[in-house]
Amino acid sequence: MSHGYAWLPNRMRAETGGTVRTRLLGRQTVALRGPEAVGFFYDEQHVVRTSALPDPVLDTLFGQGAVHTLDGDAHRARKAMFNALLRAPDAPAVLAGHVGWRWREAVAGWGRERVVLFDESARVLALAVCDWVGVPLTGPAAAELAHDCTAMVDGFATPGPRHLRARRARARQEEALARTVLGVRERPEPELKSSALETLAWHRGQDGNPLDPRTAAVELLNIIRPTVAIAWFATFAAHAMHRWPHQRDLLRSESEKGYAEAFAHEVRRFYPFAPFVGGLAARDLNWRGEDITQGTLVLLDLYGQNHDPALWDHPYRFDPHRFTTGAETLDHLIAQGGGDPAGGHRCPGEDITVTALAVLATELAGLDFAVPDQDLTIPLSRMPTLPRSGFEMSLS
Ligand code: HEM
Ligand code: MYR
Repeated sequence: MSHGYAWLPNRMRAETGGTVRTRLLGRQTVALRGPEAVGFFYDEQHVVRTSALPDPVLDTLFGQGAVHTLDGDAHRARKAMFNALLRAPDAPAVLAGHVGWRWREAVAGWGRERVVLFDESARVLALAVCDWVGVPLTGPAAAELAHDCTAMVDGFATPGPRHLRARRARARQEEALARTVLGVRERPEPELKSSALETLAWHRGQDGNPLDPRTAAVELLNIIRPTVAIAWFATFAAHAMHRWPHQRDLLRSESEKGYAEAFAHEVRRFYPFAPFVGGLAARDLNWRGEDITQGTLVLLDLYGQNHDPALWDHPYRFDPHRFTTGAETLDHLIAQGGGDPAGGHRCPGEDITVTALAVLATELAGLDFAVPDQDLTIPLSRMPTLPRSGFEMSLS
């Protein structure tokens, strides 16, 4: 991961077979890309998740015992709960509604001083997701939670101080949320659960018992942290509007209905965030004539596929109109994983991400702001990356 986002795409260009063989984390590794590879990778008979993710990733980004690490019936039961919460028909709009009003509340408090958009949007998203999840949160606690969530994401791929910060952030938030879960369980179990917090606190796993409080906290964080992580995309959205000002005009114009969602999709495709996902070969496999022995780490190259010229016309051109035709298929854009979110491991928060990002992009486009001189370069060697300045802006 220390090679950054260009690592797999560069290796892929040098190969003829469309796969890359390498070693990662001491394991034989093969990386795949393309819509057919998505189908191959997400077939549980081919690739499993148990024991695939290394502790440095679990102790920072996802949490021990997270849904990301489960297979088979255990995964299906846990995933059904996430899907019921996150993919309920009204969930994206309701959560995005909170994002909208928390954003306007924040902007009203800005004055004329410079703000760092990444920090502001992370705090707004933390407040909004806590409104929605049912975790009470006051101003200073929101900044701390936002900071801890961004630290967990920032430190998952890099040894050193960023990694230590990420571990400490996770430990702190797991402990606090486990206490919150225990607090919910002190009250009688309601028949109808009124929030994600209650649903998780009373969720029964395969053995019929509620999750242990730490695992419930891990899974609560698997809703809260990635929602805060939409701040990466919000910052990239501002970068795109600054770099290509006509994008801002298009977002402002009413005639382009649905443009904000298309813009959100293009931000997710174009900018580097999740690099790849991985699992272990469940048995000896063959992919397009290549043997993959059992236990091999199989990676799906998300960033590479989102820039594959075989799938995208001029992949390094930022063009939301590629998403306004309605012709796009689910396994082309895989910024948040591929396959079917109902059964497989694809991110269940995709609609929430797109809806919330569309709201933030529209709000940003409607603001009159100045962008002072700053370093807006996005280093591909850093993982995860961001415009170096975090995007400083001030109301004009
Ligand atoms: C899984 C990316 C937002 C909840 C994933 C995966 C990726 C991803 C790459 C793994 C897919 C796989 O293992 O095959 C992102 C990105 C986001 C985002 C880049 C943008 C900020 C969200 C949001 C939520 C969420 C907003 C919840 C509100 C989850 C959960 C899983 C997941 C619970 C585990 C799914 C499973 O293992 O079955 N996401 N995600 N994500 N995401 Fe997201
Ligand atoms: C979140 O906080 O969940 C949203 C950000 C997700 C970044 C996803 C990065 C995936 C890294 C997988 C590493 C696999 C190593 C084998």
